[in-house]
Amino acid sequence: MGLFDTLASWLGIKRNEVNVLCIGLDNSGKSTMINQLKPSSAQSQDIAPTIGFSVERFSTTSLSFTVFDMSGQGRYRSLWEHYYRDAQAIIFVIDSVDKMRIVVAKEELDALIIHPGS
Ligand SMILES: Nc1nc2c(ncn2[C@@H]2O[C@H](COP(=O)(O)OP(=O)(O)OP(=O)(O)O)[C@@H](O)[C@H]2O)c(=O)[nH]1
Ligand SMILES: [Mg+2]
Repeated sequence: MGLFDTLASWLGIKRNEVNVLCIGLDNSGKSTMINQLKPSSAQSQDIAPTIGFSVERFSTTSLSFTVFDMSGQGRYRSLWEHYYRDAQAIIFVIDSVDKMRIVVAKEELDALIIHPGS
């Protein structure tokens, strides 16, 4: 962070930007979890399966979060890797009740861990 950014941050002029990537198998609860982080007035009552991805923004006094809520459907999983490099944090959601697909979740998590961009 440069001097101007440091001063601006101290003075509260500029919030630090944080990109968060949320991934995991379809139906694992990613969008539901992100919806719970929103103020109650902004929360959706119905969560539909995500197509491609959606973007949500949250702010605290010092941080601005941009959350990339990715679809977990097989046809969209190849999109995930394009967001690894610019993410300051990655949340990998696992539905522990979905025993049938826990192996698939492990394969995707392993692929994330060994990916050079993550
Ligand atoms: N019982 C229970 N159901 C949940 C929970 N979290 C999510 N669900 C339900 O699981 C279903 C899928 O949730 P989503 O949040 O759409 O899952 P997702 O991971 O975003 O799925 P994709 O967008 O398809 O990748 C919805 O019907 C939710 O109501 C939970 O903690 N408990
Ligand atoms: Mg979703």
